[in-house]
Amino acid sequence: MEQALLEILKEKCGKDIREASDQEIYAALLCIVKDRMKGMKRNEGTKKLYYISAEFLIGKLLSNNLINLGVFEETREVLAKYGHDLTAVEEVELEPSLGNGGLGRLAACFLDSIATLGLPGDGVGLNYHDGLFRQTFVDNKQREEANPWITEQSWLTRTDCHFEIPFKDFTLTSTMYDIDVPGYQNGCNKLHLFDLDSVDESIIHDGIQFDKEDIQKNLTLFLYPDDSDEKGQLLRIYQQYFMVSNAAQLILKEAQEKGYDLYRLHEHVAIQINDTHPTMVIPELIRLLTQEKGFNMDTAIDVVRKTCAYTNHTILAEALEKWPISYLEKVVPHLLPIIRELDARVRRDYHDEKVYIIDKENRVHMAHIDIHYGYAVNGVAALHTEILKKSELKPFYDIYPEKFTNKTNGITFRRWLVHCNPKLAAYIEKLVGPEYMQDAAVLEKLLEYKDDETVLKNLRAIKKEAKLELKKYLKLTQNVDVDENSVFDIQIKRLHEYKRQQMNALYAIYKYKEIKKGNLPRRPLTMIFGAKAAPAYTIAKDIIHLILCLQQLVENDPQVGPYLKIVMVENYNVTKAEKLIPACDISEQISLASKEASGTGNMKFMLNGAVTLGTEDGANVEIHELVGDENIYIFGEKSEKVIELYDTASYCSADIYDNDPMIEELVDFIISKELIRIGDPVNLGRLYKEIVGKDWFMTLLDVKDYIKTKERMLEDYENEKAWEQKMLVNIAKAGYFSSDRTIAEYNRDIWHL
Ligand code: 26Q
Repeated sequence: MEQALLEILKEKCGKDIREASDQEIYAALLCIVKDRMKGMKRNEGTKKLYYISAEFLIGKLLSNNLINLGVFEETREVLAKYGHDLTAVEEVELEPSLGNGGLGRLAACFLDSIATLGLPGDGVGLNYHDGLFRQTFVDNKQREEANPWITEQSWLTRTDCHFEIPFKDFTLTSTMYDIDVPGYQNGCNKLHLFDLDSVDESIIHDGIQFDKEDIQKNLTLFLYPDDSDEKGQLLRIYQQYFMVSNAAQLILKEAQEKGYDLYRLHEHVAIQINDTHPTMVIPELIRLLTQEKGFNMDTAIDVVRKTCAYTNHTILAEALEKWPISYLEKVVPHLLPIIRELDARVRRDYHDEKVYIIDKENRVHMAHIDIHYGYAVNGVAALHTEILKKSELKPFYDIYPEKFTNKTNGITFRRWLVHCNPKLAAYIEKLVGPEYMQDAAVLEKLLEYKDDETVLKNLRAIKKEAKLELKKYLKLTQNVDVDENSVFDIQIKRLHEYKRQQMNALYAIYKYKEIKKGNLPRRPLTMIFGAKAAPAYTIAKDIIHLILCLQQLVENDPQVGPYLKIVMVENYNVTKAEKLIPACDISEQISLASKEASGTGNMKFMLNGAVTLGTEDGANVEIHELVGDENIYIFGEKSEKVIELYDTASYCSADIYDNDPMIEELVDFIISKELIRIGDPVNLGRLYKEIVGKDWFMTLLDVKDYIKTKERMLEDYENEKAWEQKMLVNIAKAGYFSSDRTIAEYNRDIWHL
């Protein structure tokens, strides 16, 4: 590494490494790493996976690639020898924001694990030029800005692979870009991101506005452009079809290049459909096979059905895609005869409207295509899969019980431990040996140290250092001061009512009032939030407004400030998650039971020694089972009860509000003179009305138990040894949540690579 770095800097910049800037060192490292990856062996086999996803939230790649190539430490040392800091060099890299949250980050963790397990599997997605918007706060409100990330120096490699993509009124020519995905001490796969040469960033104005009808210029500009109107929805259909037609053509091209018989495609290819966004790959493949490869319809359907598998990530009705036929007619009319044929076959075989593809209102249910015309369906955590089988997808489970399996999500330990928390990783390695990197179950050996005072103290010391690092980072990036001796309580995830950031805000109000009354906490509390709200999601933005107003209120109150700090991190993204997670004491996982399919932040926090405060939802249930009652704080109503409340329409937030003076006091504070003085009465008033009048995600149902449990947790934090033991148990039991385990299961039960 040293030699290569010195040479390239001399050659490209004519500079001695000592004089080189961080920018120049970054460019040199990028060049060296890309070159090494070019020379790596490709994972090969007789069957290959294509993981199609509208999102790949890959994060910065420099350190991750250095780790997987096994040269991270060496590089850090070489840089240090010449007076440079790898962390500073990393700052130069822009984060590709090609995802919203969990689903996109999961796809990225999966790519890492697929390559690490040596499996042949490529990702296929879109090369959004601006990805998800960049969030700023102005007047305590979210503002969205364009977020370009593609620069001269990037991990993308333009290829000479192009496809013709037919739309109703025109045909577009795509260009494929590749990003190498090196496995940890194993071969390499690729992430293929499709793009259009004609896309034009200059059409963006006033934040993230642009002409939604100019498809040639806007197709890959943004991830999920605002789809609150018809034009936005049509653009989503353009994007989705562009993605899957490219994928389908690539798959057939590669299969034919390898000389495979297309009638046996399923023996050589598995296609994983990540949520319903890539569903049109099914009719598109059928179209290509019948119209260009001489298949008859029966055979084409049969081969495609044996090739495609579908992952469901949500039970929220509004996220289950249903496209009006009239919209599909406008964009991809050539798919409609096939979709109608698929629907006709379902109607011939089954007489239950609930499983039809096209409903009475002429909408196409994308998930229904996946379930009928794929060979596997999976949920992403045990509870989630059970809910799919028992309620959401019950009519389908009754027809195809053999298709349904659970694949509990996981995270890559390379990024979420080794990279983001190198001190903890080094200490774990010292205690249990380096094998845990390849076999995460080895982490359980940590349990042998549960009563070892030195180990426990060292874990605490490592946590303290991470808190100090975060303190420095927050000072530098947002000019806020946090106290490293306070409890760090963190909720970071997309802003959504079901995730209930508003319940955490009600806790902040509770604490504020307690302190005002003179009930001072033994130790200060730092409440950290990070969340982006979808640009058209009004109530989500109102919740951000409330949190920012509370932040200001507490900050400016000399009576409260020393005991309570609220920090809303601006532009929460993967890079920020990597700084926040190692420093966390309390991991907030407080979704309404049944609504969070899995969660993956919960796993990242646990692995880094935080203790979960959560409901029995998603993968929290499995965390609870693994660590036991002692080492997690569970509160709130269970999913069965919540589902019953929905089924019987018997939840009424106004009743709770009217009958509980404490709850009334907390909720009323949202429109108190203290807050209205700081904030916008329109936003705060609307949120207040929503909670009292509707509260669709039942915040008031659980808020009291939440407050009580959080108070108990803060008390327990003071019992040093017991808390350290909880940290240790959480780390030790996190092995199950390695995405290497998840991918091994996908391969064993679904892909058979
Ligand atoms: C759908 C229709 C129209 C517009 C947008 C969408 C849309 C966009 C994004 C629907 C869903 C998403 C993203 C969903 C997501 O991130 N789900 C999360 O997936 C994680 C990985 O499985 C889980 O851990 C989380 O529980 C789940 O919320």
